[in-house]
Amino acid sequence: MIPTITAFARSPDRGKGLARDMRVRWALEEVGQPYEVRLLSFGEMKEPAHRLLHPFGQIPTYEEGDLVLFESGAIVFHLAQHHDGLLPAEANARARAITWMFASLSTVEPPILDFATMRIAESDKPWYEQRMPLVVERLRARLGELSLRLGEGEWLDGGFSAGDLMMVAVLLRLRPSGMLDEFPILSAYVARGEARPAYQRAFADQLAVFTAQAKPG
Ligand code: GTB
Repeated sequence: MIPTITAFARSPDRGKGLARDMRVRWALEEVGQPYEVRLLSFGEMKEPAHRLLHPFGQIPTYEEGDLVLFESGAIVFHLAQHHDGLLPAEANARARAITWMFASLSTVEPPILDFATMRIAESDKPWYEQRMPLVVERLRARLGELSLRLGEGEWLDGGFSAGDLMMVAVLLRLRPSGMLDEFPILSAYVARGEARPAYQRAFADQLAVFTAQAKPG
């Protein structure tokens, strides 16, 4: 059965691959699962038909027969559980890879989102100048900790796993700010993720949505 995911019809990042359908596309490519994409406008995301799939009116969603999932982490986890290639077979290694998936979403993504939201949506607020240094400090501390753990390792725990896929996808959100450049170990880690053929295919597919729109006529 070919699953269907949802993604933005109008890419707000102009095809930079920062929206969360990218991590799902990447996982699908890693496991070699063909898929279809339903593109949604902002209006369509908020309509009852889509809210039946996603209670918060967002992308991505994942439909596979009777199964409907939302939350990018849950979708990637589902794919990793049902296909080879994203989670190690050995029980403890598998549990550690899943731990890194949770860490990416629960521990690393929140300070990144706080920072990204401040930069994009709150720079005109009267408290911006006061709050931003605190947000940056918290983010630098978290990235420093992650960098320290990764050290000279290629991936977070042995071979590439869904934990790395999620972590790289989360870190990529920092790219427009230049903040990643302050952490060479993390920059190199993200570059290794981006160099994977599955990432490249996923990136090209989401970019094609934007380039098709950008064509004159
Ligand atoms: N926790 C959910 C998950 O992981 O799936 C979060 C889903 C989510 O935030 N979806 C966003 C969305 O649908 C798209 S990814 N937003 C519309 C809405 O809430 O109304 C977030 C995103 C959006 C745009 C960029 N960008 O342009 O750079 C990057 C990331």
